[in-house]
Amino acid sequence: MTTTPQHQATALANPNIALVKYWGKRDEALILPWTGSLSLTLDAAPTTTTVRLSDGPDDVVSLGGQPLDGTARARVTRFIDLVRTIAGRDDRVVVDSHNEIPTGAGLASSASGFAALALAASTAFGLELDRRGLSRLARRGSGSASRSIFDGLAVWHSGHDDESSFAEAVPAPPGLELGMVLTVLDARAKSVSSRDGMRRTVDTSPYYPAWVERTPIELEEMLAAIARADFTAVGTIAERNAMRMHATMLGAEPPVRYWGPASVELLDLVANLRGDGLECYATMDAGPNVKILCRADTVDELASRILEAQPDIGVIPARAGRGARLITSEPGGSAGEQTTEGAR
Ligand code: 2P0
Repeated sequence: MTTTPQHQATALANPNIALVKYWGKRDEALILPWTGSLSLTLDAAPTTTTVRLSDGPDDVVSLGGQPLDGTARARVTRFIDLVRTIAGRDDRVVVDSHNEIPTGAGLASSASGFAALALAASTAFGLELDRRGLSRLARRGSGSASRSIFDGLAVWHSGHDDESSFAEAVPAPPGLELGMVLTVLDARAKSVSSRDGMRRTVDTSPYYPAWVERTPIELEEMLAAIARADFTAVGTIAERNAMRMHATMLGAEPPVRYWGPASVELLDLVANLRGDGLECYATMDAGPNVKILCRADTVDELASRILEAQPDIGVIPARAGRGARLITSEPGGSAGEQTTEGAR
C-alpha cells in the first residue's frame, strides 16, 4: 500500500458504555465477537494519544507519562505491528497516551485507548481509512474500541470475518437524548481482565449458549426502541441485558464475579430512585463500577441524588459525546482539530 506518513498524529477518543453488551469472541486473533452489541459514546473521560514515527531501535510506549512494559506494552506493540504491516513500513514509534479515567477498572479505558491509538497510528503511518476501516482496525486492539470511533449510539455488527465485523453510528431520534452517570466505587485495575473473563465464560459457562441465542434478539429490540425514542424500553432492555451478561459469567468455572458489595448497594439505589420517579437504569461491565443511564436532562439531578445517598463515591456525569477525532497531525506543522471524516 502506498502511504504518506504524517510523522506525528494526536487523536482523542471517548469511552463508550454498552447498552447491549459484547461478551465473548468466536475468533480471538481477529477479535470477532459471538454477538453484536450497541453502545453510547460519552462526552467525558477521554484518552488522548500521540504516535510519532521514530528511527530509534525499538517502540517506546508510555501511559500517563510512565513507560509501559510487560503485557500492556506488548498489546500496544502488537497493534502497531498490524498497522506497520498494513502500511508496508517498518518505522518504530513513540506512543504517548493519557487517560482521564482509571485504567483497567471496567470504565472502558481500553475502548477509548485503542480508538485513539487506531486513529493516531493509522494517520502517523499515512493510512487513509474511512470510519468503517478505522472501526475494523480499532477492533483488532480491543473489541469495544470499534464503537468509540462514532458519535453517540453505535452498533457493532458481529460479522463473520475481518471485513464484516465493524461498528457504525445509529441515529438517535429527537426525544431520545441520553445521559449517564458513571460511579467510581473502586478505581483499582480488575483482578480478571475482560479478555480472560470472556474466554473463561465462553469455555466453561453452561449459560453462554443462551447468551449467544438471546443477544441478537435483544439487539433488535434495542434498535427498535431507539428508533421510536422509547427511553423506558431502552433502559429496561439495557439493564436486563447487563444482568444477563453477568449471569453467564457467574456460571463459569471458576465464576467470574466483578461485583462488590458497593455495586449491589448502587443497584438497589437505582431501583429506589426509579421508584421515586427519577427514571434511570443500571448497567455494569467488567468491574464493580455501576453506570446509570438516564435522560440527558436529568444527569445533574441523578448525580446529586447518588452523592446524597453515597457521599464517599466518585461520580462522572456524562452525555452522548463525539467519536474519535484528530487533534493534530503533522507532516511538519499542525493541522488543527479534524473529525475522522475530515481526516480521510
Ligand atoms: C462491552 N465489555 O460491550 C463489554 C461489556 C466489558 C463488558 O467490551 O478482549 O476491553 O479487548 O476485545 O473490548 C470489554 O472488553 O475486550 C468490553 P477485548 P474489551 O463494552
